[in-house]
Amino acid sequence: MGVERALTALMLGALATAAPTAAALGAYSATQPKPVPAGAIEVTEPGMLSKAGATYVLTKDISSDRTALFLASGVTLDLNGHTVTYASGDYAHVANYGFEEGLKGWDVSKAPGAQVLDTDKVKPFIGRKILKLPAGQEIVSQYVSLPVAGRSYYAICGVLTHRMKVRVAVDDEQGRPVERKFTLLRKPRAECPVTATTKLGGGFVVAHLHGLPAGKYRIRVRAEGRDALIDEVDIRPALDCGVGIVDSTRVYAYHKALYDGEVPAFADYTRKGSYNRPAQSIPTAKSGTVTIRNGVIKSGVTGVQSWGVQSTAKGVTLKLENVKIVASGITTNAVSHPGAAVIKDCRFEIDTPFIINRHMFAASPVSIGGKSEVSGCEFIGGQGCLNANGDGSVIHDNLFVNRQTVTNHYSVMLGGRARGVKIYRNRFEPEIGSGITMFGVKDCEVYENTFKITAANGNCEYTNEDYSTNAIRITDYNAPKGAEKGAFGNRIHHNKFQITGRHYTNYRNYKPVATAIFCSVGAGKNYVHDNEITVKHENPGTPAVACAFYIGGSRIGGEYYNNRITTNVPAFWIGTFYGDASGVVAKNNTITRADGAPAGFKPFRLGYGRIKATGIKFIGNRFVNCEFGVQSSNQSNRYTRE
Ligand SMILES: [Ca+2]
Repeated sequence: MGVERALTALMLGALATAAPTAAALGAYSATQPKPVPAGAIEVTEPGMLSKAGATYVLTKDISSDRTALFLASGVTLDLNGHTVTYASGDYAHVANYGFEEGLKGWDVSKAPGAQVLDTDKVKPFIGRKILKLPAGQEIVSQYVSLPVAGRSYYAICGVLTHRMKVRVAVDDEQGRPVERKFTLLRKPRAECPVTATTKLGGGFVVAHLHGLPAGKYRIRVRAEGRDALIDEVDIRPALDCGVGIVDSTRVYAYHKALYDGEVPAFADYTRKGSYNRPAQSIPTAKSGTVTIRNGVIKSGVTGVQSWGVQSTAKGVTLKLENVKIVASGITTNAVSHPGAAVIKDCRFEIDTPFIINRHMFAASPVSIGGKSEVSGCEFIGGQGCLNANGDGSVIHDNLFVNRQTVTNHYSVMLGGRARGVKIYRNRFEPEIGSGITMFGVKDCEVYENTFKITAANGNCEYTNEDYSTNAIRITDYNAPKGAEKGAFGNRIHHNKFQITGRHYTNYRNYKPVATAIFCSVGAGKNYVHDNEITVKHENPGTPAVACAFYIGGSRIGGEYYNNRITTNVPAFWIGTFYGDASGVVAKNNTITRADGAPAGFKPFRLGYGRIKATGIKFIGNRFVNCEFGVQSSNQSNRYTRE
């Protein structure tokens, strides 16, 4: 789909001179280089674009083995149809870092029990193979060349669950251990070697290497205390970006910091002895607008923790117009900006099969602050697509193709207690995963979008229980009524949903759930109305679940009215795997029983085991090819009907 649309955009791009409105169609389109206008400054190589307020124009493709360009306040960077490649050098990978070729290339003389297993039988992680490393045993890689001196690399080891601990160490060419410690408040923190766990849902143990001479290095990983399942063991360039917009820097890139919620920024470009001041040669940006337009920003390596555009300039408005960003790696992202952004007609192609710490929502391909506008963009791949924090943003006319393999990385993540965000006319068509999460947000509006959502197979965190894939998740984790962190006053209306339920059989006891709306709210009312929803459960009668509305762990389940639902399974499930529900009003909805629905079809389902639904009101609903009926788990469910 994305490719077809891109091709269309390219064809339209060819006509752009004849049809200047092509950009309004909403998509990135390649532009032809033009002569540098008077007053603008030519850019022919990577470096510092230090003249505040100037317009810089590329006259050729450029590349850098580290971060490519830094921009001062008020700079416009016109890529002029060219490509900026960052982290482009003679970088190599540890041979067979993902164990896809078994143990080939690995020294397992200290790991006689090491065994390569199939992810579709054990648990999903990265690729089709994963290594089981018995407790106390250690594997060692072949040597890999780190060709650029003095910069940051991460030695990384993916670990399947937070209960498994590993020691990650690095040897130099002479076989001597590399030792790095970060001293903060006079206390040393382990950088390399590091012995650590991840967090719930698994992730990466990271040894930060910096200030090393170029040369050959190898990585060794030992399972500590118990057997570990590990994958993607490599040494990679880290912390690069295509374009840097610097206010302050952040140097904390040791393992524990990355799990305490730290996002390092420009660590290799920090003044000696400082934690947050940029090196003297780096231009800074504090306010005004920085614009980047018309070209491609691309990573030259499959790296770790990098960004196409990274900014710490909260006071700057970042404008991106007709830019394509392409990158791959672990925790590899397109744009990070803490302030307002205007992002128009861009395309983000991000291949990031896993992230270091899945609890970091900032590890979304595009992460921006409030009062932003994102329109006409295509988000292809990534763990989630867009993380929008803060109030008053508008997100419209975009295509979101999420490729979500970690928990809770929705196509659009609304958080930071945002108020008044509007999301409209977008297409949500994930390859894998969910649509929008509305976490603790208020007075937001989601309308005229289309969602195509299919139940996902288990991820590394959920294979023996239920796991939901949702068009929209609205939650405050059942917060007290009126709570500051509550999610209420939100309206979801006039959207189209196509929900597909599917049963998977390779993980025992796995129960996939697919929904249009998953509501788990306690703080106040939300309103879901005038939506058109099709639910097609491909395997009714299996443990897999599909429904339009899935309301559980929710004292104030909300109001659902004037929705039109065509389904072969109950449209509403209230009181679910996720917990009790109450305070639901279902009014004037039309529920159509789809052809081929199982015998005994009921429009409503209440409760599950000892989980119950109470205080439920059914008012004036219409039923087509069926009649009112409730599939009720037990006598404690309570509803009224008018
Ligand atoms: Ca693998």
